[in-house]
Amino acid sequence: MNLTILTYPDKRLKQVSKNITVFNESIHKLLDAMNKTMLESNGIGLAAIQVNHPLNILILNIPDSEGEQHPDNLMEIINPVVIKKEGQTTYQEGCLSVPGFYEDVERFETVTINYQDRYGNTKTLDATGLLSIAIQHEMDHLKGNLFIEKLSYARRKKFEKEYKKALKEKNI
Ligand code: Y12
Ligand code: CO
Repeated sequence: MNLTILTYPDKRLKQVSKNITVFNESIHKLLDAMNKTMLESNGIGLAAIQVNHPLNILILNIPDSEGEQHPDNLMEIINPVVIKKEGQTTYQEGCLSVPGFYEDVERFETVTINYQDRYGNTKTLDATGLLSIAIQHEMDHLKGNLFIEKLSYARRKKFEKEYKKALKEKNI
């Protein structure tokens, strides 16, 4: 399965994703193809909607302290629901659907989620640090939101100007 990453301002990124009810081979194939696409694009997180599948699926592979990603650290998160959120943190985020742009975004410091794995088993995860930030970033995609929508009015204006200029230079 070949996947293409949708990039802003593609309107398909605004779709609200739907829950998975059947955990079959086609979902496993999608998860495997998402992982390949994410790693080939130097990403650490990817939501299914970013590859034009409006389904409540996200994957993460958080690098270790040396910046290396290991296959064992791949997380496949299906139908996530936040059941607890605490604190406040700020991190300079980037997104494969908004290439070349990074900006500080405020998030909850820790989140607890319920989710399902690729076989439909229900799990609970307490997330802190980069994992917590990445989960919140990817869960926003599932609702059709991008991190740029969390910027202040002034920063968003600056982004739109810079991004349009970059698209023009790349002839997109
Ligand atoms: C913290 C904040 C945000 C996340 C969401 C996951 N974000 C990514 O994986 C972003 C990756 C990314 C990769 C890019 O490509 C290269 O660096 C080669 C990129 O492209 C450019 O900057 C040109 C943009 C974003 C998780 C944790
Ligand atoms: Co993103």
